[in-house]
Amino acid sequence: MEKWWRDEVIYQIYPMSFCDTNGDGVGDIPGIISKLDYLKSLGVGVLWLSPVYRSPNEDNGYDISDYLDIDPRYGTLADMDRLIAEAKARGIRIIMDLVVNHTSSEHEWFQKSRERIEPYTDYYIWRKGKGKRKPNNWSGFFGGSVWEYDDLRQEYYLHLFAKGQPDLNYYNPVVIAEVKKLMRFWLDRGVSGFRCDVINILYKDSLKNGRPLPALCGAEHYLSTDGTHRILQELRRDVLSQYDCFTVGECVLITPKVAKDLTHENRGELDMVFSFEHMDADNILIKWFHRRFRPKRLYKAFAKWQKELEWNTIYLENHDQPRSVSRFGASGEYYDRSCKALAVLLMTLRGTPFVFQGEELGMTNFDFTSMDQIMDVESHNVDKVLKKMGFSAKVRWRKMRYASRDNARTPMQWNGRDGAGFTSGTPWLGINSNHVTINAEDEDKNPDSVLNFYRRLTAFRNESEALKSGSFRCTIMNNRVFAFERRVKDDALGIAVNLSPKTVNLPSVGKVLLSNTGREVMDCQLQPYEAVIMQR
Ligand code: TEU
Ligand code: CA
Repeated sequence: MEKWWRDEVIYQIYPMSFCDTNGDGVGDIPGIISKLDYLKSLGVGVLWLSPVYRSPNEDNGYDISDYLDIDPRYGTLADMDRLIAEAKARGIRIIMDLVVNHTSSEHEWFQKSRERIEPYTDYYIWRKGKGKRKPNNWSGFFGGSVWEYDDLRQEYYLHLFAKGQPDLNYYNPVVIAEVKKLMRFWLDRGVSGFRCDVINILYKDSLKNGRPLPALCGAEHYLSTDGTHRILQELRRDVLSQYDCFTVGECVLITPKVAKDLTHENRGELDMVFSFEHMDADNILIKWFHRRFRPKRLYKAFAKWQKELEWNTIYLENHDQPRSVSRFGASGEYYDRSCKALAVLLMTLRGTPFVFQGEELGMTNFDFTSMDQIMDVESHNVDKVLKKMGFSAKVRWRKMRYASRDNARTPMQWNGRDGAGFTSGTPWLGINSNHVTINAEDEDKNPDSVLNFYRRLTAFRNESEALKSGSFRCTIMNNRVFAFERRVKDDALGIAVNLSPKTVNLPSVGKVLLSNTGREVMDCQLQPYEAVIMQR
């Protein structure tokens, strides 16, 4: 089948924060429909929707209580059908988030499993403790133990994420059958694939104690196990291969070697993966331990994956990461340029680019002042763990400011007025006060805005075979500059990006095709935060 998704720019929508049409402060599907023309003008070909299924919302929809229905806050199944059709009419495809490592604890399956009602008894991972002790020493992604005691069933259940997200039991073939069923349900309605949430941890090899040291104790027992490979092959064989669709797997703690296996054509598992190495350019091991950003760390991670993997996903932001300009870019004088330089990087590396809502506007980290403005379950859990470890309130807040997931989740900034054009009511999460200057309406009118630069870039990419499918070769990588070539036969482009506030020399230049400074002729220097695409 044709790999059309390689050519497309993909746009991630976080529905809660995208556009609210009924004034309840929460984004909805009619809101997404109302912005399809905007998305079309951005040149994107696929929309990835973070979960819109029924959910009690402990983890903003990543805790699903009914996979076959739309949460009423977002609308109805009919709204979803209309979204798929309206998008299609504009040449835009929709992919959904497939969250099947766990369900919500309010899912009927879990409620029946607690009571040992068949066939649900073994849908989840239940264990007796050892006396008063938990079944093992694993720690979860959101901090603390992965075991929770259930009084009704009188056993512990495993949850790698929040308490309200019990892990499904992939030793049970009926669970796999359920997953196939729900995948078909959405594919039959016309979605074009799935972004697969933490898909490389489905199958737990054993429940033995983990090695105590690493941040995620126990991970060696469930990361990219043979069982997971087998399940992915089965889902491809029995479901995905029968549709014109693709999958992109979010794969935690993944190496290029494992990514190669997961995406290898002959193995038939996933089409693409999200890897995380470049997200560590400003932290040590985990995001809560921040270190100063050095451009070279980012360049190196990208170059490594470009070299190792035949095809990558390229992203700088998503709903779990702070805003890229606040991490890798600049504030003040070079803010605007640095947003655009990051955009060049995103659109010119070899792979499928993913833009996260608001990234195209240059949205920044939030400007909250206290913990009660933060809604994210991970932030609150981690704050508690850090407190127990003895970190002061001041240090903890600094960490939240820098790394909380709510940084990326503040409402989309459509205009500079009250409610930012996102809502006429009270938004579920605070709106960044900088919406008075950073917003779609004003940027639309300004030819030099970040938004209009994104439009030029996606248009450029959509027309350029070298950018869409060309080979990658790194030509310069140092503390400031990353330069590389993209080539198909004689069509070769040279890209040079400077993510530093210093002017640097460039050994060779070509005709400028696009630049973030407006310069049309290059001398042998790259200005602070300058990024150019040149003919080679
Ligand atoms: O994220 C998985 C994941 O690895 C994150 O929990 C990550 O460790 C953390 O967000 C970094 O801050 C996926 C979803 O993207 C996330 O929103 C969900 O909370 C999580 O799975 C559970 O479904
Ligand atoms: Ca709403």
